[in-house]
Amino acid sequence: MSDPVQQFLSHPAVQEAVANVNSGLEERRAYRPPRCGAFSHRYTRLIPCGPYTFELDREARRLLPSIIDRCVETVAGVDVLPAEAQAAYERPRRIGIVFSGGPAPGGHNVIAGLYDAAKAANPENEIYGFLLGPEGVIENEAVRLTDAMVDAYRNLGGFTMIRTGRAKIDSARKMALSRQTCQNLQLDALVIVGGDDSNTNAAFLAEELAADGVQVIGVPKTIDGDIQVRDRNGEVLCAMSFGFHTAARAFSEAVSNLCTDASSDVKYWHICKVMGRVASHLALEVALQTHANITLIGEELAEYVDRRRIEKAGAEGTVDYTAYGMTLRHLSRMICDGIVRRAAVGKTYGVMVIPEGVLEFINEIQIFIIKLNTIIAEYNQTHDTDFHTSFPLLEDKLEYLRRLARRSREENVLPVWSTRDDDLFNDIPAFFQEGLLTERDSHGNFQFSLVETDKVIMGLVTDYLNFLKEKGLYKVGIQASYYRKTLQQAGFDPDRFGPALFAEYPLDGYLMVKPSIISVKTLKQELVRAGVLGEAEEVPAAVAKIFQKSVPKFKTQTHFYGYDGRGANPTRFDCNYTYNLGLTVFSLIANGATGQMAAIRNLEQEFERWEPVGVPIAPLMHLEERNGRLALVIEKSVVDTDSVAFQVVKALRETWLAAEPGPDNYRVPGPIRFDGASEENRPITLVLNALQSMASSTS
Ligand code: FBP
Repeated sequence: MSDPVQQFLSHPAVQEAVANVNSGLEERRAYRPPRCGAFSHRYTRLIPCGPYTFELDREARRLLPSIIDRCVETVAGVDVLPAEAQAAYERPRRIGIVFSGGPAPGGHNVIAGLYDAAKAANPENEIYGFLLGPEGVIENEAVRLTDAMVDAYRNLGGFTMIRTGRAKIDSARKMALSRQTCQNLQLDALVIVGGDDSNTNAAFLAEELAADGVQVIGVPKTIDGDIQVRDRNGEVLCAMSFGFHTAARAFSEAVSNLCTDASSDVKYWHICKVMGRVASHLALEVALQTHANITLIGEELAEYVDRRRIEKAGAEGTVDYTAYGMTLRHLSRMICDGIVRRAAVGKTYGVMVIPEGVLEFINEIQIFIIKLNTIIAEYNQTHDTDFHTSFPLLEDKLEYLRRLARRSREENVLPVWSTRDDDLFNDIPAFFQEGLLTERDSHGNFQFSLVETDKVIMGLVTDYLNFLKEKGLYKVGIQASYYRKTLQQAGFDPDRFGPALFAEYPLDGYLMVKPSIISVKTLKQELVRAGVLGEAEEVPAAVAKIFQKSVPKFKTQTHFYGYDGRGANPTRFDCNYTYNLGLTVFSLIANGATGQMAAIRNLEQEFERWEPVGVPIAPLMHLEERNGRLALVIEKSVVDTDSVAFQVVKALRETWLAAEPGPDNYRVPGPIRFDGASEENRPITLVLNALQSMASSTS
């Protein structure tokens, strides 16, 4: 071979260096997660456990009669089964599995667990993976999984093996096609790995396919962590959906690196938006992992009550409904307060974490979202074309809203969109209007990941900081020792200029330039007024330098953490959790369950205490507004502001803001691992919230 590049490429060292497979990947593929105690036996059986009680929705009973009365069942291991039960357990099965919604680390291990358990029960068992999500079920696009396929993806992130999609089996036609697919493939069971909406879908499919003898099992997946199941007495059945820990750890590593960078270069505020379409669980965990200076928690903002406004309205004999829930303006003031206080002790840098879904908890925005969801859904239901196809440009959409407002005024009806809504909406910057009008996902959900939440909030923050700067209330504190050294080196007496320059002098620590000094001109005026400088004299360079140092330059870098963490390789917690979820799925199927969600109890405790269970899905459902209509869905679990995890973050907020002299209090969680002593066992949120469960069970 004469071409030197080709010679190079065929060199073994080059080939090894650029190979797709490296030792880290091989190590991951070779890792075998431990099995919960129940799975160390040859067989498993289901034992009703509890007592767990649920508040059953009347509509759920009406629509899901054959699965509504199922109870929570624990998976128990046995070595021998009666002959008939053994035959039922071991009979050959064909099982389909589908990923639904966004990827979440650990999905491949759900498949691996199911595959291993199915093959161990009967090597004739076949597992089919539906391609590209529920669309694959509707269109019968499936692939029979092999040892090689499963082995290639063990302990690896993403859903690459069979991929995923956001289609929903939400019409009689799609339901019929899915049923046909199950018949064509002669499936005994269908496994849906998805979030709240997909598990809702699983319940309806279980009901629909019951007559055909096809079992349907759900698996709680989503990095957002918003599938957490408790019974009506607060007993935890599923503390967290899978993928949450890995995504939170991936985001935390990146945010923690920014904390290190920010406190080294001391010139940027890093604004980190982290995924979580509605709930702020991920932001809460990132706060616990990194101790970033400011972390917003949407659920807390929603609970905010402005007592001053209530009292004022009360005194006037009225009720001020806007006093409930935080406004965007108030939120920006709160953030500014932290930034200003850190600057006062010389910290012109910091790290702030913003949950992607925070705007959903801001009253005024929430109202817009609900109204626009309804308008878009109504339009789609009554027209042949979709809202976004009919009105492709922002201006077209705004014109449609204007027409709605006009019509409501002329016809004098109670409107979804009034002229007041229209006026308020027109005050919003265009990029945010566009964001609020973006296409809803297939479940009718508002797509927060498409909105520049951080830009909206930081726009207001920057405006208010500029206002404070002009008022002389936002300044960088000057270290007293630095001030003295600078003036003395220039041959001036610091005590001569100090009282004229600073609000309080002498003072150890940090000195604040007087609010009245906001420019070189006002600096000179103040010095002249204090009699330390003549009218005709120039401000000494050393004094001007101190003033310049006190002028804040608010510089930000924005980051979005979402897709990267979603694609990360799973932590040991998620590897073990998902593999055991897969094993649980097979146990539920082999024991005849349907309409159940596989879950692991005691996730918040040591692995030895993990307990595989089947949780009935139908009792978890309630009526909620979707696509402008009431629909039966599984309730999303948002951050509980009474939880220990939230209370800890709240109590340490001031410590982590570190608006005082001295070092910051950052925590460095380090990179994700799946093995080794330094890998943490479970999310900090779970560790803390377990304390609450323990306290309530001992009281
Ligand atoms: P799932 O609930 O389907 O797991 O997805 C959650 C999520 O990762 C959110 O955090 C994010 O808002 C959304 O998906 C992004 O969706 P898309 O992949 O469609 O951009």
